[in-house]
Amino acid sequence: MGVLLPTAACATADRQSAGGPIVVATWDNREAAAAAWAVLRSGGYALDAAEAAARVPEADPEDHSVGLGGHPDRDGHVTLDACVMDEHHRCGSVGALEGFLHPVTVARRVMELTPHVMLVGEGAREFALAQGLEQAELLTPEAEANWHKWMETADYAPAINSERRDRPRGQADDHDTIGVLALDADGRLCGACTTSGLAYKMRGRVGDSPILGAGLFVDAEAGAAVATGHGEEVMRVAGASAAVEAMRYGQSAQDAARAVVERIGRVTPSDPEAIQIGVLALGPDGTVGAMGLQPGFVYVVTRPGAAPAPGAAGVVTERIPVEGGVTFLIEAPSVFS
Ligand code: SD4
Repeated sequence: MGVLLPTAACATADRQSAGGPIVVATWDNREAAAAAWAVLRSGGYALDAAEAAARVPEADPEDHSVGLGGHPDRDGHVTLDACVMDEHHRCGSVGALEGFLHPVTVARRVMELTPHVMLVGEGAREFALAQGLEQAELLTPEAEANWHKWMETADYAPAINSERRDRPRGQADDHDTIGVLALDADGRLCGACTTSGLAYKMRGRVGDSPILGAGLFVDAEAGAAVATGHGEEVMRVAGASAAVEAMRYGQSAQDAARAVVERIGRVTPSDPEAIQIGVLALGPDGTVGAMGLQPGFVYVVTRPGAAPAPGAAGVVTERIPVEGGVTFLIEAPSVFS
């Protein structure tokens, strides 16, 4: 990680930009936030932090929405989507990548080593292979067993809008896709997003997560945003870009996140109560905003000091001390609550 771009060498732990260092991540990705924080608190580069965070759930077989252990498509293939974006609008992305442990790192290599922004499918796989990146059998026995169970009753219908109806939708155990935004001590704002996408999707389906402007968008002056949940709905409104542009024209991170989620609720051709969307935004000044379509969208914020991130929206459900800072687990407000 981080070998191909200069990082902030010799930074001191107590040096801080106006708003950073700070890292925010979708869902209860506290271990991922800790990995990012380890980079940020030693003065490291925000993109290294975001990549380090994304690699944690990618390698976690218990996380069924990302990387190893991710639920497969309806034909049994685990296909991965990921992207990165830095403070200079440089970006890289992979879609429908199979057989590699760290799609976020493949995406970063696409950004750094190719003239392109996005590689998909077999081409992405060949590129990752040529880069000598780590391969893995991504379908774990547990995920395979879940897929077989799904096949018994699902009639091969793609899982869009068919989340279990016997419990509230949009809870953290339905989703773990990580979108992570980091602002470092030098004020550099970067992000990453990685997922195995919707469980039991159609083969070839790519969601919002690797689409710059949908699942992730970063603009050093305006702010950054990530989205999670039903990617089709996020793509419909270019969700992350919409949030960043709202911030550019003066809205707070919180108002921007709310505006995007409300708009999705208005325009979706689906039943808005049958889907979950979460949008998480970070201003260049370190202000945080978040909104869920349904109750249940949680996110983590790690920053120095003992107070919640300035402007953090929602109810703090847990404070977790970390070296040189504190992680807050926060439940975002919801359009429907
Ligand atoms: C997708 N947005 O592929 C992703 C799924 C997700 O938590 O965020 N799950 O549509």
